[in-house]
Amino acid sequence: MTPPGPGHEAVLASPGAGESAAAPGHADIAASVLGYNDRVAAALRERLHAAGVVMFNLVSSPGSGKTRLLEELLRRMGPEYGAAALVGDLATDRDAQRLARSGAPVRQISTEGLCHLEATMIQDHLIGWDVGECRYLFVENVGNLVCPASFDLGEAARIVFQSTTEGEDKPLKYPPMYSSAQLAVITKIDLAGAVEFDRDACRAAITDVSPGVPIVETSAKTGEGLDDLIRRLVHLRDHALGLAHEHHDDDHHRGGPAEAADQINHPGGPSRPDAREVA
Ligand SMILES: Nc1nc2c(ncn2[C@@H]2O[C@H](COP(=O)(O)OP(=O)(O)OP(=O)(O)O)[C@@H](O)[C@H]2O)c(=O)[nH]1
Ligand SMILES: [Mg+2]
Repeated sequence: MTPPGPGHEAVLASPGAGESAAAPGHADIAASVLGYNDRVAAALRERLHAAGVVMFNLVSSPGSGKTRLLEELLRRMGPEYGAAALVGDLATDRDAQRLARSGAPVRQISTEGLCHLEATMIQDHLIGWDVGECRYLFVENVGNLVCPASFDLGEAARIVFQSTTEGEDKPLKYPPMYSSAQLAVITKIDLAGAVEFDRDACRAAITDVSPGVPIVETSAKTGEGLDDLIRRLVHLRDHALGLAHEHHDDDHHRGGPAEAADQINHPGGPSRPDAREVA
């Protein structure tokens, strides 16, 4: 594992007396913070993949339907697929309470005012968490189309959500979020007629910013598109783990689910059979 870098406190610490001439500017500080985050994220991704777990980072503006869709996904995928979720919000555990009703392992991350999740928050919340036979770890990011685009969490894929009720041009106005995603989901498709949503215009806007990105249309209310979405998640997992043309039971070669849970819960712990691979 990459050695831990300085904490944010250290990176952001004020320079001592006489250091002002060499003090880092805002751009330097931002680069340091992002560089540290990227290192933590890369190490986390490696550890998760070695354990047969893939993480999906769900991003969107507030209210586009991340939690509602995740409720359906957790319910449908459940223990059979090994689905679990972390959900980030500025305050309250309301989303975690909604998601926990699915029966899947769920944990809330409170950012206490921060507008995005960071890799260390994911890392910290995985420690000591009994995720059972987890293979698909969903992370619902803070509803925000700007800041979360800059922070790699260690995900295998970023999934951007856009609802029919938000209009068609969000991708053009917030390009980094869409261009950094591996999958785009148009939610609340059941409301398309009521809000005169222009499907083709929205798809063209997404494709304009992110050529070739797969687009799925879903309704958490009617269930439309959910089977297609799950198929794509399975494909993304297989691709991330290099299993694209192999049987799923190949996971045994990477450590079964029980071992996966152990590796996630005890990073660097002595009980892992192959510490070098996951540490
Ligand atoms: N008709 C319809 N309503 C939906 C659908 N998905 C979500 N909603 C509604 O949209 C509202 C917002 O949904 P949430 O799932 O809370 O949105 P979110 O993206 O998690 O919001 P934040 O966590 O605040 O970013 C709720 O009232 C949902 O019931 C859908 O597919 N169809
Ligand atoms: Mg939510």
